[in-house]
Amino acid sequence: MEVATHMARSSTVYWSLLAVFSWLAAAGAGLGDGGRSPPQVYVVYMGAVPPRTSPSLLLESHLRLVSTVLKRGRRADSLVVHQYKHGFSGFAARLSKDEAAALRRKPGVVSVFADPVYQLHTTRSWDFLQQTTTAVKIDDAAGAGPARRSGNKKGKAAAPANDPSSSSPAADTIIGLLDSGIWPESPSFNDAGFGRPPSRWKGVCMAGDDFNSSNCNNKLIGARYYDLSSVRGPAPSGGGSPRDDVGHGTHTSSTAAGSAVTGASYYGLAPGTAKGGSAASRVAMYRVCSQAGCAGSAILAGFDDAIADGVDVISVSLGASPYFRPDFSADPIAIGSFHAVAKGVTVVCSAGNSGPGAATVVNAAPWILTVAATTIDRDFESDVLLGGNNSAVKGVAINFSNLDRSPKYPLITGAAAKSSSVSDTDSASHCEPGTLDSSKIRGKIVLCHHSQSDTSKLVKADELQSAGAAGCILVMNDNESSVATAYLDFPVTEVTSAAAAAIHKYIAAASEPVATITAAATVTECKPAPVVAYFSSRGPSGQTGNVLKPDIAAPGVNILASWIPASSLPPGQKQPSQFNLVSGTSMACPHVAGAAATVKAWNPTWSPAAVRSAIMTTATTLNNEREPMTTDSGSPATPYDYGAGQVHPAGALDPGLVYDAGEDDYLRFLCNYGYNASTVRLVASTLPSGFSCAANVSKDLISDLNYPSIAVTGLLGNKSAAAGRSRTVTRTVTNVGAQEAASYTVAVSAPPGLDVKVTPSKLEFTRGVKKLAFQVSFSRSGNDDDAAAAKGALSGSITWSDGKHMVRSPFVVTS
Ligand SMILES: *[C@@H]1O[C@H](CO)[C@@H](O)[C@H](O)[C@H]1NC(C)=O
Ligand SMILES: *[C@@H]1O[C@H](CO)[C@@H](O)[C@H](O)[C@H]1NC(C)=O
Ligand SMILES: *[C@@H]1O[C@H](CO)[C@@H](O)[C@H](O)[C@H]1NC(C)=O
Ligand SMILES: *[C@@H]1O[C@H](CO)[C@@H](O)[C@H](O)[C@H]1NC(C)=O
Ligand SMILES: *[C@@H]1O[C@H](CO)[C@@H](O)[C@H](O)[C@H]1NC(C)=O
Ligand SMILES: *[C@@H]1O[C@H](CO)[C@@H](O)[C@H](O)[C@H]1NC(C)=O
Ligand SMILES: CC(=O)N[C@H]1CO[C@H](CO)[C@@H](O)[C@@H]1O
Repeated sequence: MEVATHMARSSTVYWSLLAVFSWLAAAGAGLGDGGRSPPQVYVVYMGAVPPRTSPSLLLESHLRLVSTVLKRGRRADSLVVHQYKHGFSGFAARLSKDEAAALRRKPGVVSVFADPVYQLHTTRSWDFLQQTTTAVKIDDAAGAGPARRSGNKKGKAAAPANDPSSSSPAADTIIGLLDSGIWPESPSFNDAGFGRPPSRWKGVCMAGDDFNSSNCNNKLIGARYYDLSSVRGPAPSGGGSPRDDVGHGTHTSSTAAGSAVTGASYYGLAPGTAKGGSAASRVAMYRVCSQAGCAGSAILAGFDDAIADGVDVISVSLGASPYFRPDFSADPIAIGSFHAVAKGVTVVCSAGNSGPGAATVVNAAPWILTVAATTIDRDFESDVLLGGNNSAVKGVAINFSNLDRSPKYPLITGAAAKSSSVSDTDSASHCEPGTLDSSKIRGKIVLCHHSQSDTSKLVKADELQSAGAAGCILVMNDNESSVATAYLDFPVTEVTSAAAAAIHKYIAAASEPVATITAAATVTECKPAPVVAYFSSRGPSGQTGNVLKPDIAAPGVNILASWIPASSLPPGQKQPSQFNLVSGTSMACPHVAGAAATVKAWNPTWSPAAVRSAIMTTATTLNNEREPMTTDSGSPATPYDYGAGQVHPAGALDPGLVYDAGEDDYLRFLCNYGYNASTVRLVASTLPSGFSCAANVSKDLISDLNYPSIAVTGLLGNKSAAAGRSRTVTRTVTNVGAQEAASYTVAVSAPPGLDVKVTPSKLEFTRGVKKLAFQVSFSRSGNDDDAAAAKGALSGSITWSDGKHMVRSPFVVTS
């Protein structure tokens, strides 16, 4: 994964540069005006829509505002690319740097920023761009779909949550996705059994290239697309479509809400029924990405429309690079999701694929539900059979090779096949392009190390294939062994360093070493699973350590879901697969969006915070061996890896208690974060009269946000500074269980070195008392030097229980 993420990074730079160059070329050809700097798209964000403002007045006021900064002869209406008018106010326009700076000083403007390009959160996006034929996949039905409703509240029948009929409450929920578009012919979007969309639905099915209103139905109820010129240079006149030409949006949509499709597989691999997390929900696609990336100005337009159209949940599997960390006021995802949540729409985002390094999580605003990725209990085994005694060495890959099953292909290491013109044996042993002598590898299987290589696996495979090699064995970094790569028409498998040692031993002992690579087979019930995926981005959040991120984990490795038809096929295949196997936090996010839609369906009045709380407090931290979950490398997983743990959709339907929060709480967060009252007033849609930031704002008080997890900073690290210090945070829980009279007691799991006290330790709910507050105080205990404290983070959990529900909140205490 290390390699893949490096690649993803360089691709971001490459594509953004490309966009700039093509745009400069266009500007030189006459688009530029008299301004000193050439115009580019800037986003002008103006906070909430002022009360009692008609849309037409708002649009007019935007144009008037632009006009005030334009040079004579430039017309505002020809420069404005998007106007935001439903969920929030603002616009995107082609402006010079000076014009943008002038707008920044205007009253009513919260922020002005150059349109950023964000990336889809698949691990293989770079390989994709290089090899446009291989693509991504959707969702795993078996692993994650919500099962049956556990309780039987309000006398409703316990219907299967996925029942695709209008009698299921989930038929009234709509999941909107901001993504690369959708392939409407995919069987996942079949609307058999679905009635008309809910009456509150106000969306549209936009016609575009190869897409018209007939492509929507009662499952795919809406599709829009946006100007993506910031990503790929000025758009050609016309053009654009909701139709997916990447695969990613088709995959995430079918993972969130795809109808059940029996007999799904990827060319026979991972066979079964493919079904979205909330198969009864409706889908609306907002296309904000192309192959080259996602335009921030389009992301905002997607949020603005999704809010007005009436979606219940927005799923966003994309984000900024962790190295570009925009302020909340300059991050289209933070802005759009703030206003969506203020209007009651739950927003679920991927955490990013920049792990396993610390502080790599993105999409970490406290109103977002942020999702990490884990493995499922399924693998694709493609073994190496060695000559001599015919012993098998386990490998992992999705192979489409046509090698004979008997080990008859000569086996050679990259080092032994080094070209005489190359002096660096290490590069040859890694089979870096240009380092091997093709006459030494023709017809042979080549053993290549890959643990310290920045070259894409697919690039290496291509190079060996064109040199006439028979196959390739890649020795991987052991920490990333769980992500299977599809090698379409060349036999490749990936092995661990221990397996490689056995192969090396055999080569050394045999006079004429031979081997073969077997066809991939699907292996299920692998243990342990889940584990946190190597690539999954980790906490703490770089923006505030006083909110724990990520929030939750869900399956994101080798996920099977719908895809666009590939243009090239594996050997022996006549039809492109309608499904694909893909990995990334992109794939984890729609699993949780599906779970959120199901929770919302059964509890239509719940706020986004309540929905998130139900999902987080019912998560599991155990794997399928009933042991605490680990990361890919075997180390114990911490809340910085998986938040509250692995999503448990059925449990989330009956959480017992929820930690609720609303716009007021997020406004107080913004005050504590450092925004002044005038900015907060612009952002707020409804303000308690006389709202102003408290006099005692501080980052420490962010820990008091009524969140389902707890993060406290400033207690560890420098012993003499932290010694004797303690911190107390407040939380309020709301009883949402079937029983109005309920008695909950607390259990604390605290690590050595930390004292954690909860007061009161018992909460009594009655008919009249639905909400109760409690306090958690943290202090260093003893003067022990335990390793975790030295590393800077201590974690544990508090759990409220009434004997039936377990309401668990993780906490992390840091320096
Ligand atoms: C949409 O396109 C299809 C295929 O091109 C065509 O058969 C159909 O009539 C079109 N529908 C509308 C409403 O334009
Ligand atoms: C077969 O050969 C491999 C590699 O040389 C060796 O590790 C293994 O122990 C052998 N197995 C048997 C059963 O002889
Ligand atoms: C694998 O993970 C372990 C534990 O996190 C770490 O110590 C080791 O350096 C990692 N190995 C590589 C090659 O990244
Ligand atoms: C509030 O903050 C904004 C942005 O930092 C700044 O432009 C503005 O002048 C501040 N307003 C007040 C009243 O301090
Ligand atoms: C901060 O001020 C508010 C009122 O402005 C008060 O309710 C609260 O207790 C204060 N918090 C602290 C930690 O002093
Ligand atoms: C630890 O904190 C104390 C008190 O704030 C300060 O005097 C000391 O320099 C700090 N030590 C280190 C190593 O930062
Ligand atoms: C899963 C899969 O498609 N495996 C293929 C691996 O290669 C062999 C030989 O071509 C095929 O028979 C398998 O179907």
